[in-house]
Amino acid sequence: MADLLESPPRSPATAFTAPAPGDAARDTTHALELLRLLALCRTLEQTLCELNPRWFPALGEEATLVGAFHGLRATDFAAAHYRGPFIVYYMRGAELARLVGQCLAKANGYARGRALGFTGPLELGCLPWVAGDLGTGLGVATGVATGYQYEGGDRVVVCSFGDGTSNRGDFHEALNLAGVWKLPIVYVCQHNQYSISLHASKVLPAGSITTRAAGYGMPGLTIDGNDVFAVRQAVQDVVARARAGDGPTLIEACTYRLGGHWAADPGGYRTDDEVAPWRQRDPIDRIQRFVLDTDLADQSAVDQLWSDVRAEVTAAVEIAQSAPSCEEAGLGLDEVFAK
Ligand SMILES: Cc1ncc(C[n+]2csc(CCOP(=O)(O)OP(=O)(O)O)c2C)c(N)n1
Ligand SMILES: [Mg+2]
Repeated sequence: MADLLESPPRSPATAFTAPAPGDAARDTTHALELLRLLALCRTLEQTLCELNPRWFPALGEEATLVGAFHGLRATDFAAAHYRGPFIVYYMRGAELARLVGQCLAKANGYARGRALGFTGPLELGCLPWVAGDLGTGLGVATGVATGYQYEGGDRVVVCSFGDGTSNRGDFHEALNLAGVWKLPIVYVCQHNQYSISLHASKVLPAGSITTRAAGYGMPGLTIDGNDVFAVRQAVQDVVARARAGDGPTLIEACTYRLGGHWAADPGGYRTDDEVAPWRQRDPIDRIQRFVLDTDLADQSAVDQLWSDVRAEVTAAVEIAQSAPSCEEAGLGLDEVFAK
């Protein structure tokens, strides 16, 4: 028994097959916009870590986040994982200053100081995540997909979650129902290889999450989660399938959590040798190299893009920091319970 529990972890550097970037078959039309979103995501996540030591950074996972939710329609529904949801809400039209305010529990936040920082604005078709219970979002997102199927039309749900969360019972119930009813939903596992300090190899006996898809009667795809073009293309392909009434898909986007579990995580449970190869596969370096190599932009345009993104985040932080606290705004429980 002890041997089983102590089985050696797979080398994270070789755990996933990483397709070569810049595959000609990929749609690179949105390259500059995607680079801007990745740069914004990185800058925002770094800034939120400085503002709030309890923030859960998505550093290194930007391509999975942006690629999975870019290209959805306003009428679709985005159920984002708790790690890195703000860039998803931003792509849905959320105001950056309100998102930063939410991270600071200010009254201008979408959650108005009453829920955890990663709650999404329902009015923009985002999951209003009111609980820290991992996995509950899978059930709610699947319920939304059931509603979409019931109303007819071609609306779809994209639901992301972590590799650790895929071991929850909620995952099984949600995917089983979606498979049986052929619901219009795409499940994207943000496989960053860690649940807090626990490496995925300790808790994923099959080594992959995609292998589970067959049990739910849906296709499963394992993709390079650090290649934003690959992620966008894969998700858009199966979103089209779901829109056409052909049912759900499970995607495993293989990536790596470059930061701590939360900003103040002292780490110590992984070695520099483990992290180094993943720094080489940094999703932002990859798209930036593509943009420069294909002459979509020159170095000065890329520098300008970064400086614009930094200015946007700085402006949002200034507004959020000067926004009233919930107490100052007089926010009580009057909007929580019926009178
Ligand atoms: C039901 C439940 N169990 C445990 C936790 C504590 N917890 C918070 S984050 C986390 C790790 C989740 O790992 P994963 O799903 O891979 O997401 P990641 O943090 O890697 O993005 C755990 C166990 C929780 N919030 N909810
Ligand atoms: Mg994880």
